[in-house]
Amino acid sequence: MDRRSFNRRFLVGGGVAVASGVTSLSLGSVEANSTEPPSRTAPAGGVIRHLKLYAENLADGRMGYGLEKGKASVPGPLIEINEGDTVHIEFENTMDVAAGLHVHGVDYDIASDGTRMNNSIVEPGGTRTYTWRTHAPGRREDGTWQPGSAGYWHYHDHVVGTDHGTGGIRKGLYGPVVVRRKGDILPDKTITIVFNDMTINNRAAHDSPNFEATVGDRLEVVMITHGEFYHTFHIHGHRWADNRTGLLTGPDDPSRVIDTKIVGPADSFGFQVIAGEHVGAGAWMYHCHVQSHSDMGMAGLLLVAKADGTVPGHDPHAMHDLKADTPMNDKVTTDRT
Ligand SMILES: [Cu+2]
Repeated sequence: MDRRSFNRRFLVGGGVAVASGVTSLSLGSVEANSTEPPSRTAPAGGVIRHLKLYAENLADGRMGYGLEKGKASVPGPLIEINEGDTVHIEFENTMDVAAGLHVHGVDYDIASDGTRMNNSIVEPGGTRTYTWRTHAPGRREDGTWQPGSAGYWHYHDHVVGTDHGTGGIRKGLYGPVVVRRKGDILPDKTITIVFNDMTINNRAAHDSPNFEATVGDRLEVVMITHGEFYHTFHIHGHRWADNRTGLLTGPDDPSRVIDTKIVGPADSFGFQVIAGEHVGAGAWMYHCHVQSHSDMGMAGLLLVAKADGTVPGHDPHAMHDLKADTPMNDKVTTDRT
């Protein structure tokens, strides 16, 4: 798998999406007078971006969001925002049922709620612009502290099937949102894992997506849950901090370090790991740790390759229950270009 096609990054500016096809573009600011090669970090927000998003019927009855017509995917494209940015999303519903776009975590007026209760849905063939705003943390006038928008969030339909979008979510109308704070360390690549009912990313049982990385990659995982069940997300060989970023800020950071997390419908969280850190290359499993769920197929692989591209001990042809495949994730950033 060509790493470049793993994540197609779309840099959005002036209403025109440009497909760069490159995963490793520098996104952030680099301290000018630093002597060490610093981690790339998120810049300050404050820009206004425009993008198009389509809701489409996919083969086999699924539904998906996509940045281009005919390119919808499940999950939908990753939308990356920096705190302070505003994103105008021109949403077009190409399906034959009403749909919408509802987001968690960011700021929006009621007209961008994406629900029938306030007439912010989109009829078949229609278009509507949803506006998402974000803000940095700060002190309120009363002295209390207000959180910023940064976090691992998600968007989903709230219309198809029921007024809660139960049918749309079940069929795949959901996707990840990452809001970054100025100075947040940027990953080399981001993957999205969605436990939706008893599937991972709406894939059939025992056909869950596998993901690829190379030892030393700074890998970001966005984990979202939808549907009817509670699960325990677990990944082999890697751990993260149970806080906003998944990273410890220093030796005294009290965040608990974990390798499992109980998740329920509409939960979302994310974290970064250094692929293979202290453990090396290999076919590292990720799965739901509810035993009957993993037995029923809620398991996939994080294929961490050595620098030469090989994954020791991994024979894709020997895998009777885990099929090697890496889905393409579209991606939108709102960074300055
Ligand atoms: Cu489960």
